[in-house]
Amino acid sequence: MLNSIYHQIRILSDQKKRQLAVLIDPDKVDEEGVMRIAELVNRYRADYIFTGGSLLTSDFLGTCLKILKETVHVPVIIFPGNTMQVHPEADAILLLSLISGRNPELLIGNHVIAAPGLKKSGLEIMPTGYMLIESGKLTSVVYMSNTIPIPSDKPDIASCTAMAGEMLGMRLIYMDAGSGAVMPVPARMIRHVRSNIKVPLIVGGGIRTSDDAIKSWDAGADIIVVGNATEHEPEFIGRLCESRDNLNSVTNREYHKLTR
Ligand code: 1GP
Repeated sequence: MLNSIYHQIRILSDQKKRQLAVLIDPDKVDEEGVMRIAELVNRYRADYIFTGGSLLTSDFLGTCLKILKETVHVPVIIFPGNTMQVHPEADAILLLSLISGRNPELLIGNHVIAAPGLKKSGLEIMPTGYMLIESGKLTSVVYMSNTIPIPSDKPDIASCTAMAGEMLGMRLIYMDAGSGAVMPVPARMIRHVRSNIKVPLIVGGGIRTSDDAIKSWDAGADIIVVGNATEHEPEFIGRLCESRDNLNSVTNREYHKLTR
């Protein structure tokens, strides 16, 4: 546990260090694209790579993970769209329970089916309360999950859902507007959820600019996840890391002032 990836996330989050996960959808990249992203992740020191998709139509996940494991210096974490995306080549997996929805398969059913494979895989398992937030258009994840997302102007529903997830033992809460969302998760909702839970908070979906990222981090996201925008322009990873580093250096200065 002490050397686990979760422990690392927890320590950084407790120190209020902002973190960046770059999401790779294996359906949307080729070998060259994965290597380009891996090189930028190493160069600018993004914190994690997430990989997975709501629906994978290619069999590129295994190759993608192999390339990543051979090239990146950061944890590679599966963000699975379904039970077929459990793969031993990664370091860890977000074991998602879709707590914003009322689809029993995504709350517990698929987990029962996947449990023996997960146990054998050797992956570090990170139980994650996964919450879909309304985002201005029907996203793949909302359609595929057959659930209704939490309305974006209802931070109290989001907070109660996150609190329930934490009380049930989820080690992470992930608020997702869905890949390619028109609107990212509103800062007001992130702030509300942050003030009601202690476990690390992941936020993603529709983050396209450094300003979007800063707003989410400032509102209390510990880890932001960016997929589409870095697929379209991999160099965006550099600007995101620069924003993260600027925010973290302010946090460091505040911390030193307080401890002096
Ligand atoms: C989606 O949170 C992720 O599940 C990332 O979304 O692709 O819109 O960055 P984007």
